[in-house]
Amino acid sequence: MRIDVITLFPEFIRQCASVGVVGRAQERNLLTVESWNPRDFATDNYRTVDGRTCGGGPGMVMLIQPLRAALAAARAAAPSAARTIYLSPQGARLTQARVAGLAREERLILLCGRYEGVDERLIEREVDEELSIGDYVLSGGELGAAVVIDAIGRLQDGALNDAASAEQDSFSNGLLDCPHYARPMQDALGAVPDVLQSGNHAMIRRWRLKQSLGRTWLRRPDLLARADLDGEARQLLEEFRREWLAAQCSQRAGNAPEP
Ligand code: 4HQ
Repeated sequence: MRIDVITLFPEFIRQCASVGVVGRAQERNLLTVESWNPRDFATDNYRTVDGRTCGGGPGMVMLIQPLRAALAAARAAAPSAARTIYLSPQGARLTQARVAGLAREERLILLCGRYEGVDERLIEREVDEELSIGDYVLSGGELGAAVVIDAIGRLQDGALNDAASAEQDSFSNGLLDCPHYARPMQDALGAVPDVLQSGNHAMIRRWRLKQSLGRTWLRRPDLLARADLDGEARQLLEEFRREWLAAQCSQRAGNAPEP
């Protein structure tokens, strides 16, 4: 997959995409990330990329011309058509389902705005999709683009050393992840749950699913409402709820949990 990023801070994107799993995906030629600076496409002596907002008021807007030229150069740099995404709080929320869809594209262009954003006419004419990484305001789209690159990059075939790890991620099944532990089994901070020491893989799988369901119920009931649970999952969630409520009651009654 190839991702072209239109940004006033190409060095930031390069750095982000050069480390960890995504950096390794680039080294393995599973992913190519290229950056294009609109400033290099400005035509005046000052290399101007922004202008005052029409209608007055504070702030600057990114100009159409340097962005269009940068987009054209990025599109011409590879043969296949590229879906163009603009990062902004006005976009649809990025979810793991959207990430998985985008990861299957051959090419993407990510457009990063600074200041008040980019001229709306450019969004209407040149952008296919507007995406937001969350309901907060950043100083530019670069962190959003880095998030998209990271989430997509790690899903490229061969990027993760263990392919099973992507399937077990949080959200891949619409639920939060279960807790994880490593040795030592006994530590000053506590013991690893017995079931994980049992070697009984069927029981371990059920425990993990139950924890995923329980944590999603406690922390993200919105996710649970959308999840389509089978009979086993419903039963495990019911068990978790019953045990959790019983533990709450005994705590309220002032009974310390059993040692
Ligand atoms: N911005 N998700 C404003 C964001 C943002 C977000 C990017 C700030 C665009 C013009 N991007 N600029 N939230 O806050 O993606």
